[in-house]
Amino acid sequence: MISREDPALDSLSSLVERSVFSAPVFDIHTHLFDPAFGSLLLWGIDEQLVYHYLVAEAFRYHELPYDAFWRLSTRQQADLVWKYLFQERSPLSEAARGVVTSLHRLGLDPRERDLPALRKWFADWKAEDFASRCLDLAGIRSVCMTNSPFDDLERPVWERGFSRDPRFVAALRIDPLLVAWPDAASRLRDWGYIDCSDIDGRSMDGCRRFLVDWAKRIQARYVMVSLPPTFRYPDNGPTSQVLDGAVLPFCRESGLPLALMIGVKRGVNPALRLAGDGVGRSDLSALEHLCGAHPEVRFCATVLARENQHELCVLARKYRNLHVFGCWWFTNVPSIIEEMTRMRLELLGLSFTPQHSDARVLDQVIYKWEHSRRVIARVLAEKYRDLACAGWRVSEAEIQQDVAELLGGAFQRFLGGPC
Ligand code: RAT
Ligand code: ZN
Repeated sequence: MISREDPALDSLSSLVERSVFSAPVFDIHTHLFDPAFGSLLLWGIDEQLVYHYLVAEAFRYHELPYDAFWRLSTRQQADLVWKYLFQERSPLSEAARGVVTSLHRLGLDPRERDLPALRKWFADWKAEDFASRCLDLAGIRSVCMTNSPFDDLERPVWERGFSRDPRFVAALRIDPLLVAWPDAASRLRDWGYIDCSDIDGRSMDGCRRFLVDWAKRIQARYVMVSLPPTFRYPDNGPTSQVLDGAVLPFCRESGLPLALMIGVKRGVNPALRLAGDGVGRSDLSALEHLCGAHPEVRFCATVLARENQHELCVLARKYRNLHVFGCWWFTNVPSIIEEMTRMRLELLGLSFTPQHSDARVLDQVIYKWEHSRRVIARVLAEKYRDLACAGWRVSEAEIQQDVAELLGGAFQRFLGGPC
């Protein structure tokens, strides 16, 4: 038996830290694109600064009307965010600190507060080379995009076809089908999949054909949707009807998991645009019913409200067709990542995926993964220390194996294949 003061425990912590920092990660949910998508792949200092997490924070320090801000060019918006969050005060928030970490790891010094010089540095890069630089610095082996056929900028790229970068894998995003059926139906009508927007057997057949075609076209690894806290299942509303009529049968037949991100209140302050979404507590009995009624469908889930995290873990203990993942959006801050990761390890062992980056700008993978790895390493080391005190010592190889599970291995197995 080992005591808590044993010096061996210190070396255990550095071993864990080394393993967590050197393990390649599969980043299972981002908003990044294969470089072949051209300007849809965002990168560089201006895009970092106009990240909606930072825009929301910058608005707290000035009186500029929302509309006036949105009328500015990206560069002018970035100037303002820089001024309010990095020049006039210290960048203490998680998203602001993130810019500092990413710039530093790229070899730049944001403390100089020289935005023109930073812009000049970025201007010399080509997207493909910069993508490799960022993925290498973040230790990422594979990135999952968010791919929506309903997006008018993205769809034509898939329709034209392009040669895929194997590091960027696809996920089929279907929010309009489940949260805005009338709009989705009119698109499906335009594309020849359905004749009328009634949710009946015929239109659900068309909807399934649409899912089959797009999953194949993009080689989707899973199907995904973000849902509001008011999400209920089963009920008589269009969300349940389209789930039952098309999405769940498609997932069952194709074997693709359905990833649910639950708890976002869209447009709480619409004037803030993308930065205007909020959070609400969800009723997870919807997820319980989905998992229970459809044991042959695999579900992945993350929830936005801190208050829902414990019950999500308990649900995953009841249903092995449920995989818990990520610290999403407002929970992606060190204090909450720490408590969520600790709780998940305590309730689920290694059968979950602690984090995804949700990066929208390439450079962000550097900070998102560095910051998360630090917290994951800290919590994991604490758990191995507790285990050592209980009488179980782990070898370096065992630690590496556990870390590989957490950083993509468990998810990959849940998907049922290599990524
Ligand atoms: O985290 C974010 O950037 C959000 O705006 C959302 O995109 C969220 O992650 C989602 O995928 O719905
Ligand atoms: Zn996202």
